[in-house]
Amino acid sequence: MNIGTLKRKIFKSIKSHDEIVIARHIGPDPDAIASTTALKESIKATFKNKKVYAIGKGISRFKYFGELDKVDEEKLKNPLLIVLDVPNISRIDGIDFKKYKDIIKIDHHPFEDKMGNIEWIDDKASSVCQMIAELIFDTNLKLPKKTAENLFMGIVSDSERFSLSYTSAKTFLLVSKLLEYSKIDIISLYNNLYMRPFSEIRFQGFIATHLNVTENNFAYLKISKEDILEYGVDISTPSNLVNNFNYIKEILAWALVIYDEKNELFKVNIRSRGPIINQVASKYNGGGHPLASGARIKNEADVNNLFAELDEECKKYNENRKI
Ligand SMILES: [Mn+2]
Repeated sequence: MNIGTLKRKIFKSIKSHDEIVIARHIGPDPDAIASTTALKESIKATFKNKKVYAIGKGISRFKYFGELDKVDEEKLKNPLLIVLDVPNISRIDGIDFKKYKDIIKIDHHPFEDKMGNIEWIDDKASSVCQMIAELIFDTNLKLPKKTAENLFMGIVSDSERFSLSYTSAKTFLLVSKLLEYSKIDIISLYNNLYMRPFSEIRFQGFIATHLNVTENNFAYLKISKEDILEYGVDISTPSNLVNNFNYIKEILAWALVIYDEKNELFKVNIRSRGPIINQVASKYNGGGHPLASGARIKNEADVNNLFAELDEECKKYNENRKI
């Protein structure tokens, strides 16, 4: 379907529903939370009488994106479900997927599960927030200030401050429009995104000191509960720091592992600046983008197998470069 037609169809579907539930992936990042809350505020500003719920488990660190909602799915009448930033049904947070008939998916991950009749997949977009900005500028959806702020933060965060490969002319064009139309204060938004306690930087030093680097340029570290306690950080800290190990000469791909006692599994964050990693991650209950993936693994032997496969990907990548 033509992309303009698709965006008009999305707008029409939003217009024709009185109750709208917006969902995203488990373990949300700024793009996931910002896109849901941004779209919610936009729809509410455009259509005053609609009930719109941005749902999924809240994260205290991301409070500045706005309140998340609870919804009693039993009481909804013919609701529209909009799924953002997640390609597979099993990773959608906080809804009973079977309860919805009208479903829209807007996502920038490679396609996995078909969810509904309207699917807008752009795996060349820097972020879902970029796609929501495009949707708003190309339809009659309104742009309240909170929406513009959240979209800006989601784009900045998912593109690693415009440094990752899917940062495009379109990204800059849409960001330019967001600034022009909404007069947002970007310095205060950067404060939200990047202010951190000194303990986090000390912990980053710990990771840098202990990271194992193979001869194939794969780097990995298993982080223990004791390490976390010693530095006074929490178990989500490794995933906040993983992007900081980009652009290191000796490292092509890298993985940080932390054991999540509550859910009894190893959470693995993987990044790459060359070798494709999401296909390997998908074999270990994970997935994501070609150069940014994650996995949730039950037993430690599989963590080691994952490392071995990632190391192999780095080796192949090096061999191909030499030819
Ligand atoms: Mn995203």
